[in-house]
Amino acid sequence: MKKSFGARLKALFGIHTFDESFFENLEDALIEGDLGAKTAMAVSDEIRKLAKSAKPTNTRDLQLLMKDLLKSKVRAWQPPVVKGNTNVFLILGVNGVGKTTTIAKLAARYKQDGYAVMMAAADTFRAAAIDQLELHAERVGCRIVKHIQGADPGAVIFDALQSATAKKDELVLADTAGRMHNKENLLRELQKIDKVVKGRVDQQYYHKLLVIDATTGQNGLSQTELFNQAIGIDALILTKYDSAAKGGSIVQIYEKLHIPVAFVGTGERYDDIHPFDSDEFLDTLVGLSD
Ligand SMILES: Nc1nc2c(ncn2[C@@H]2O[C@H](COP(=O)(O)OP(=O)(O)O)[C@@H](O)[C@H]2O)c(=O)[nH]1
Ligand SMILES: [Mg+2]
Repeated sequence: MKKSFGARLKALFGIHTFDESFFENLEDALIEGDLGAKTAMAVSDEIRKLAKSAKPTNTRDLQLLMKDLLKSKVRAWQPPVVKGNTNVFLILGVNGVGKTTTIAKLAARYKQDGYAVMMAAADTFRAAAIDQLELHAERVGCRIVKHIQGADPGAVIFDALQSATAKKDELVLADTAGRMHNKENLLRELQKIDKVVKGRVDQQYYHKLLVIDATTGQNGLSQTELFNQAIGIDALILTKYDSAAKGGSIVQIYEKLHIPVAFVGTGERYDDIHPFDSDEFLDTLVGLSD
C-alpha cells in the first residue's frame, strides 16, 4: 500500500533537517502523491523559501505550511440545482471510473433532498450499462429514460429532456459511454450530446461533471484535458477516495485548468458521496488528520 503523504513527511522529518536532500525527498514525495512533477517542484521551491523565513521546527509546522501553500490550488464547488426547473448533470469519464455508481449515489442524494430526479441511459455502448443503470433507478426509486443498446445517445438525451420537461423532473442525471471503438468517436459523440442539451436547456441549469478515479493518479490530468478540450468540464467528481490514494491529481488539474471539485466518492454504497471539502482534503493530503 502506498504510504500516505503525511506519513512520508513525518519519516522525512525524522531523518533530515531542512537541507538540500530534504527538499529533494519532499519533491519526490509530492510527485508520488500525484501532484505532478511541475506542481511538486513549484511547491517544494515555495516551501524552501517559506521554510527559511518561517523556520518550522517540527513536522506539524511543516504540514501546516504546506497546507497553507496548497490552499490556493484546490477549489470546492457544487453545481446548483434550481427547484422548479429541469437541471442536467452530464456525467462523463473513461470506463470504470465510477460514472454509473456516482449517478446512483447522486440520484439517492438529491431525491432525499426533495428533488424529482431522473436518469438518462446515454451509455448505449454496452447493454449491461443500460441494465446496470436501470437497476439503480429501481432501487433509488426514480424514473429512467433508455433506448436499446447501440442507439444514438443524442436521441436518448433528447427524449430524456422532453420527458423531464413534461413530467417536471428537476434533475436529469445523464450517464455516458467512457469507451467506444476509438477516442475520436467517443469525443464526437459527446459533442453531439452536448449540442442536444444546449439546444434545450439554459446554460445555468446544465453542468458537465467529469468523474476521475483517485487510484489512477497522474492519468486524471490527461483525462481531464481530453474531455475539457472536447466539450468543457465544469467540475470534477473524485471517486474511490476510500482507497489508499489521496487524489493529489486534483491539485495539478486545478493548477492547470482551474476546474473545481464538486463531490467525492468514498465507497460503493449510495450514501458514500460527499460534497468536496477542500480543508478536509488538504488535511488528509498533508497528513494532518491521520
Ligand atoms: N471503492 C469504491 N469503488 C467505487 C467507487 N465508485 C465506483 N466504484 C466501483 O468502481 C467500479 C466501476 O464503477 P462504474 O460505476 O460501473 O464505472 P463506469 O464504467 O464509469 O460507469 C464498480 O465496481 C464500482 O462499484 C468509490 O467511490 N469507491
Ligand atoms: Mg457505467
